[in-house]
Amino acid sequence: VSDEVAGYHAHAVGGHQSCSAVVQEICAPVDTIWSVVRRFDAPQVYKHFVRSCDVISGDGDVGTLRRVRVVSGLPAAVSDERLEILDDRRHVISFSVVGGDHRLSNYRSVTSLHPTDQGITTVVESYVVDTPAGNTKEETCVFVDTIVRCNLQSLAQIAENLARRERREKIND
Ligand code: A8S
Repeated sequence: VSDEVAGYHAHAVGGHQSCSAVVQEICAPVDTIWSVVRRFDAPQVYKHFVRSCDVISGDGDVGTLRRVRVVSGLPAAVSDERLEILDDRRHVISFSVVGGDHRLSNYRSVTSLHPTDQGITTVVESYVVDTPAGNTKEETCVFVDTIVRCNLQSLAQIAENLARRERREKIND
């Protein structure tokens, strides 16, 4: 991971906050994964906890606001989120939570993609969030890591399927 991108993951973490990161290897080219991850308007494509998403304002650039509706069974229904970074050259996206009825106040994540050799890509997703009252930092990280890990595993499945399709299309050209 380059120093440049490491800088993106260097969160300022307050004493009342929790911070962690999840790493996922994906057997797909970086551009294939990026085409899924950069769609701030469509997180439901790979985040299974998202039931629907509406863009509230903005055109997909930094500052765009979305309202995410979460599937039932979770301790929340909606989350309002703002696009903070969209770097198509370095493959970095970041959003922050600005509202909602859940307990992850001031959540902010950074996701970056790192091509390695032979079409394999490493995905790093780090986050910082206020530790909810009544919870420890460890409990908070266990909860959030689980969600992030699910999202990245689902991303891997979708991107690897896309990559297989792209390889077949190339052969058939
Ligand atoms: C993401 C990451 C997270 C989403 C969390 C951590 C969330 O959408 C879910 C449950 C909650 O309690 C909080 O990249 C919230 O989306 C699945 C509604 C924010």
